[in-house]
Amino acid sequence: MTDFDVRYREYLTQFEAYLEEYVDKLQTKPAVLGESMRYSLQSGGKRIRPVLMLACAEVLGVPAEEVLPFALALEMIHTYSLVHDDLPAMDNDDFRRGKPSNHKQFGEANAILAGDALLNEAYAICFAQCMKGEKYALASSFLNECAGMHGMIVGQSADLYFSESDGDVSAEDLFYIYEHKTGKLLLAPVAIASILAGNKYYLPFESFGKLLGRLFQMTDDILDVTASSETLGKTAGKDEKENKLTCVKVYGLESAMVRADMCARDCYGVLEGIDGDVSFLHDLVDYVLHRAN
Ligand code: GRG
Repeated sequence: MTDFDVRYREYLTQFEAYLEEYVDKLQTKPAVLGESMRYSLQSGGKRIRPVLMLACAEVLGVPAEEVLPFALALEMIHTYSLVHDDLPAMDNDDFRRGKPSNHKQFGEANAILAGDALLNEAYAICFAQCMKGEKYALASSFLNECAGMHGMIVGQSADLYFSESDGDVSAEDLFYIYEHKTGKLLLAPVAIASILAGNKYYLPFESFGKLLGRLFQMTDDILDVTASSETLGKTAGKDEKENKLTCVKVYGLESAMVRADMCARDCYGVLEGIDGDVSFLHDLVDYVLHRAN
């Protein structure tokens, strides 16, 4: 196991223990709502967003306990977005993380409600944090901006819009989708760690979060073409069938791979401007660039 694997596992274990505490208390009447929330929360995602937040917090000297509630809220928002994204009216996928997607397991209506509840619970966690003082309120508000109407949701809306249009595709439109649909929830963990550190290194952290989000969606587009459904844990090859605006569509596969490599180099460049031990963040860029799923 590499140093990176060991540290990833440490952050993951820390987050899983915190999530477990929350999930243990998750009870609803009827029970099916809690069960469907739990099903998607604990179905084996990579947890890259919470891991990233914990890692950035460590670089900035913020104790893990300070960021864990935000990491949980963020992962709940990410999970809701996947539950809704898999619905027939959205990306229509029967599989997620190698298992039946939430609506396949619990039915469409229950999946919609599970997503709604995850989103609302995430903000309940943030409201409790807001009471602690200004920087916690700012962090909560930042998460809301990233996830909301001008963040991930408008990104999903743009993704839908361009997949339904037959017009010319442009890199500008592609990067608009990237920045919002995927980028905002990868910027959130990095920026929130900095906000909780009193905005320490805010600008380089913000640039890093934005670039990492771009890289993450680039590799997602590439994997849709190059990986099997089995490895991805979801249906591969859907982007072309659904006329999605991806970097493979705009640049072709080979050039998209070169551009992903260049984007990773830009991430390393930004990290060079940050004092402190950024080796894990450096390796995380590498992991995102070379990930298998
Ligand atoms: C409000 C009806 C309604 C739907 C919301 C906003 C939304 C639907 C969907 C968000 C868009 C979305 C799913 C973006 C994809 C981002 C992405 C690449 C997700 C995969 O993230 P990973 O690889 O997943 O981190 P794991 O499984 O590891 O957690």
